Amino acid sequence: MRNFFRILIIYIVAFTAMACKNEQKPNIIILLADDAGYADFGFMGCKDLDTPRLDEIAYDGVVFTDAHVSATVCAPSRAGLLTGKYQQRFGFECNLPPKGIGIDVKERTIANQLKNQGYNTIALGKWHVGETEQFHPNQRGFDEFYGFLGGSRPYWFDKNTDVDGNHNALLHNYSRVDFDGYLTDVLGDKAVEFIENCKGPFFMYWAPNAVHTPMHAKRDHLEKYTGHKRQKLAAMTWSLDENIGKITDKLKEKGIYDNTLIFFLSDNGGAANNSSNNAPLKGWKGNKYEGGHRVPFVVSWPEKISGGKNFNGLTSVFDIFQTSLKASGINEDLSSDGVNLLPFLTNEKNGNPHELLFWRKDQMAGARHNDFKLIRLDDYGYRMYNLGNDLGESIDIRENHPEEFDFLKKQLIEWEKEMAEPLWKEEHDWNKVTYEIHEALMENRDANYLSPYEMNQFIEDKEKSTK
Ligand SMILES: [Ca+2]
Repeated sequence: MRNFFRILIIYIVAFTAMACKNEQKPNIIILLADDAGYADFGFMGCKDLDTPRLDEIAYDGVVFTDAHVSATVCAPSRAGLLTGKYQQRFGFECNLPPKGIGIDVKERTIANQLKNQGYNTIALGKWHVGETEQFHPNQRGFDEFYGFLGGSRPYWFDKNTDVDGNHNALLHNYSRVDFDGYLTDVLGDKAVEFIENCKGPFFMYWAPNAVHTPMHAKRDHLEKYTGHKRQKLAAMTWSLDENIGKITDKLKEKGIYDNTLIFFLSDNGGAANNSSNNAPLKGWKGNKYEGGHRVPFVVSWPEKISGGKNFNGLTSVFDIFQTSLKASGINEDLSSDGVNLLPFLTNEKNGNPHELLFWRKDQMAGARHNDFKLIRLDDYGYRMYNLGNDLGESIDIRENHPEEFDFLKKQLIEWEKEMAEPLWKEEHDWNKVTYEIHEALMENRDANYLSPYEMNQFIEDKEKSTK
């Protein structure tokens, strides 16, 4: 009899331990690359860049083939990700917010929400959604910040950048810090240190500037890729991957990898100036073609989601917000344009999480409905494509599908009525360049220039030739 009770108690203790373990909130990590190409990861089919550690996460999780960020440049894309809603709702439409502007302080970020749920929160790396104090990560739900407030910086300590008051200086919370070594490594080490010391569930926003310009890479990694056509990008991508590997190693060492919900994505499409590859997509960072906003996107949570598969439904960056909050145990509906992806990943639901998605920055806009994609350039006109059989967006099908064309145009206008006026506009020269790029892509020709410098050269050459 005594043995019976002893066994019973062992069972009760074991069962309670299991139940507690199952009830533990998942840790949540967003791994956000910067300006990385759609096709530049092993799990996306890349053959000439190596990303073995990201490929492991992809293998343990689900690879999304039709996932989109909400803007094709850094700052508004991050504003959409962090708030889980169209950033145009609060006027954050353009890039490079001027001093004194950031994500509207009335908005609750994903970090605010998760902190309310008892999460320890940390942001590491590039911020770029407001530099003045009220927009600082520590004011937007992050207990800890280790990174820089601006949009790009050298990958090494830099005596011109790393000075008090420079928006790209490296900070720990509000204080400027010196650092040794390569920034992607430094951010990886800080992530590992945080995971090592963290008690309780955590939310980590790991946003290194890799692989954004300047194209700074470590010497030994450049040597590894001697003779490579994209040597610097290959080396920078290797560093990015290596540091993501350090993070997953630490999670596994602590026995918390299986109960960690990991998202990996790029903040926008591969850029024209870092030799990234968005094939088979048309376009790149900054424009409304798929190469601008369809991004590599992985979700992994081994305890809840069976991995090793692709998901082809239409997905938005806003879904990170909604999925994370549901995973953290929030049941009520929150103000968000996102969808909880978990039912789609556990086969409770099928199809597209989103029926419609929209994009707009100043004079350029896009809309998506099922396979149909509309692009509008103000004072120029429209194009419409069927991504189902023309992923490269080369054949304009407006005339063949007049009803769908009218529907998408109207949907875009209706959506715009819900949005605010942009709080600021971008520098005029860049806007002219982006306009020319859109015209060229819409006409299936090469753009005459890709930067303000090239534009001025082009105009000068033209004037010379007409004299
Ligand atoms: Ca970017």
